[in-house]
Amino acid sequence: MEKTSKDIFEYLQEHLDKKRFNHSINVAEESYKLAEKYGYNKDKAYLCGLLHDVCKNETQEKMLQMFDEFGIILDDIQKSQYKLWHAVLGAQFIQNEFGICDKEIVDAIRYHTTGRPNMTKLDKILYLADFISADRDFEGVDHLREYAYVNLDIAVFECFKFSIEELCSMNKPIHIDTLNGYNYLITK
Ligand code: DGI
Ligand code: FE
Ligand code: FE
Repeated sequence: MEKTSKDIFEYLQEHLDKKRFNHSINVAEESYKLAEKYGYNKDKAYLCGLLHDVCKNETQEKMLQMFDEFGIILDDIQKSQYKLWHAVLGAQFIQNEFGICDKEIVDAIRYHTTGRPNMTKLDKILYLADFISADRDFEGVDHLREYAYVNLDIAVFECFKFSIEELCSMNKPIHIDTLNGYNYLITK
């Protein structure tokens, strides 16, 4: 049975801290606006934004237990980078726990942290909304906010560049989906 939005709201309120809950609402609202701008189903984009970080506040121990339960196998980079876990887990969680199996929603959540090559419109909307949501205040975010309402692909490309530069500067491994996403757009 698919959960109603009221149930989802209540679940998120209970399982996310205040800051993460507020971020989720902001991403939902930004996704709605981007959907409006780029001719996508606004309610679907809102729901996707609302749910995208559903597993973010679980402990690492609990997340590992859920991977086991769901039969999810992580690749080596994912294993070593716990910040990537909540996206993979969230995509499975909404199917098992909320009965939300819409492939576009599931994939957008699955790839919202890394991006990927050949992203769907909803992938791009969620990826950007998460980057530019009202609670983000990093240097350069205003520039990305402008791009987001000019051209989806250019905006996503700028976010890839930003992410890769940031990760390099912190000596962190870059997931292959992020690199492939970047390469896909630069050669397109
Ligand atoms: O969940 P949010 O904080 O709202 O945002 P997010 O899902 O985009 O997660 C951002 C974090 O994920 C940030 O700390 C950087 C990290 N991240 C994103 N792509 C990669 C990555 N970390 C590594 N090591 N490699 C990646 O390719
Ligand atoms: Fe996230
Ligand atoms: Fe997020």
